[in-house]
Amino acid sequence: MSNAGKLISVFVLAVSAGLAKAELVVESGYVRASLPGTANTSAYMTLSNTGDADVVITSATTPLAAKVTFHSTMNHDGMMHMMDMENLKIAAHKSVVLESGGMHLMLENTTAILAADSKVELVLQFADGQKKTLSLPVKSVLADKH
Ligand SMILES: [Cu+2]
Repeated sequence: MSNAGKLISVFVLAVSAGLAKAELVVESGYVRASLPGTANTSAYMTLSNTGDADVVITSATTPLAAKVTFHSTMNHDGMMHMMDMENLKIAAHKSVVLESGGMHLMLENTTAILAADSKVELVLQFADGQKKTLSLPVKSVLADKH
């Protein structure tokens, strides 16, 4: 290969490295419909990072809840315990599944009854300052676990 050819290859590599940026794909997202007499509910989704850099979600907000927290669920002697997580990290080229009985987003002190077939707007705030707004459907789930 000529020197000019080598130079061009190096340049192309440098450009693609510069453009490599985290891309987050959100699938199968939904919010569990409010159960009677409860002010908290949870949101589930699959988060896939198709980019070359880790993605860290530092917070989430919705106009329909006072607070959104990141929870993991642990089974301890048959009792389900929820624990707060500081943030939600999705490593490069990996997926994180938020599901009933596992990690989830907790919508605390909802300001309205979240009825099945309505929509909840959820804003994810990332460590790099970017935001992503999701519109999640509300579904009735007849399970009593989180
Ligand atoms: Cu929870």
